[in-house]
Amino acid sequence: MMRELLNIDPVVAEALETGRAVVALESTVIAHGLPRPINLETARRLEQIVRESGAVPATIAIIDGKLCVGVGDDQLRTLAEESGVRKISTRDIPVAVAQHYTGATTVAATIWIAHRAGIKVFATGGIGGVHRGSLPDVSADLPELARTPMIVVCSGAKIVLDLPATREWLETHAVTVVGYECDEMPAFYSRTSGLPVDARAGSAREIAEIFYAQQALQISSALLVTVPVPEAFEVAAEELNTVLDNALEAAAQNQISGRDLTPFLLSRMAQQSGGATLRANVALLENNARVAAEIATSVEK
Ligand code: PSU
Ligand code: MN
Repeated sequence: MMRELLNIDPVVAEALETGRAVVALESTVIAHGLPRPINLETARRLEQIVRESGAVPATIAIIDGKLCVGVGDDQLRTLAEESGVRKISTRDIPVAVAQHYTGATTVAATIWIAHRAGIKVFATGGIGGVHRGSLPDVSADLPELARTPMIVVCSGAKIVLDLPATREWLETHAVTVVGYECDEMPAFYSRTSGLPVDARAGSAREIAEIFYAQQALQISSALLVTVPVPEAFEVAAEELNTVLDNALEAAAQNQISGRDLTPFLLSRMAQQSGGATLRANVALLENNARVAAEIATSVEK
């Protein structure tokens, strides 16, 4: 039943059937997280990196109401270049299907679809989390991580969020956080946050072993693997704090909230930092795609 609703690309379907490594990629970062033309270049580059690392990429999106697991270059271009592309979180999936939307999927919607397609590994830049401020705006990425048994590779939660609150949320909901060659949860543009991971892993093999244990125990939450941004692209904390404060203030002044908040903050910070946050974002996305592919090839079928 579920399978019939999924539009799995033939190359991805064959990889899944023959037990080859597959890495799911999200599309909100393409449509709403990065500016043009870097977004399309990055989307293509991430797929390329996954292939070069021995796995099959499956970029996930909703095209004309179809849940696509793996999209072609024309569809990537649509997602990157057209203005009517929606941002689809889990709650939006049924509406998107019924009303034939074309939309980009967030981390939450992407892992919801990827898991049902049988994919075990997913890569992104930063997950959503608990936003700062008094209104309890909590990304749907968090509850979806709590109920989706996949390996999720990221560079922590976006710095625009309340990181200690996000860390606590993951702990409460039993999402295991493993640092890939790091002892602290990275903070997206920064390699450190002062917040601990639950375990450190030094290789893809070690991560695969924790995942096997999790599967044997039938634990239904995600295994969150955090990978720090490559050192050369890290944005210094002082610079970051200035541009972040500025972005948060601008969001409040312009009354930006809900699904528009994350894209607004990211683009504002890129402008204010002279592109430094953007370069870091692309570098960590590329690095995470590579690490995810290595993990995917280590996970036995
Ligand atoms: N990571 C990035 N750029 C992004 C996002 C993550 O490097 O644009 C997106 C992801 O798709 C994530 C979403 O799921 O932001 C979270 O949005 P919200 O806070 O509205 O749930
Ligand atoms: Mn939100």
